[in-house]
Amino acid sequence: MKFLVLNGPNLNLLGVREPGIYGSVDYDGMVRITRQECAKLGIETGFYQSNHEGDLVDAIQAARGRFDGIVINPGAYTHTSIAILDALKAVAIPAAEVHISDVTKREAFRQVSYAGMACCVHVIGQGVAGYAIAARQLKEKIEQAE
Ligand code: CA2
Repeated sequence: MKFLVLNGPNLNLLGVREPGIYGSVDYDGMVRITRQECAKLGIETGFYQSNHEGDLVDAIQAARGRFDGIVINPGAYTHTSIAILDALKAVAIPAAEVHISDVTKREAFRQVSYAGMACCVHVIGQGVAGYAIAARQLKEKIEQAE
């Protein structure tokens, strides 16, 4: 099974600023941890991060036929992007939403998740460990559906 782990704007700054909210593991560390934990579960991973909405839409479209699942943290686009929601729906690849911070306890504008509406798994507030947790849950959902 092969998953695309997709990250949106500013997540390349992980570990650099705001460690109180996002932790101290940097983006490369998150990739290492997630790849390692997923490998233990028999999940191969590809990673992509962009600060640009259209690039994320392109990456979702390009995942068709190449990945069995998408683990996505759309960053701030979570709360604004109908384009990312539409892309996830269009490709119909099973998807899991991840948020490092507990968005449910943050500002009102973070309470809406458009991308989440196309996801069958939601892992929120588990830090960077959330990516591997989401991958495991997504794998289980896919296997249950088979
Ligand atoms: O909690 C999450 O994972 C978020 O998706 C992160 C987004 C935020 O807009 C969402 O509401 C919740 C922001 C990512 C910004 O990442 C930074 C990392 C380090 C330093 C500054 C920003």
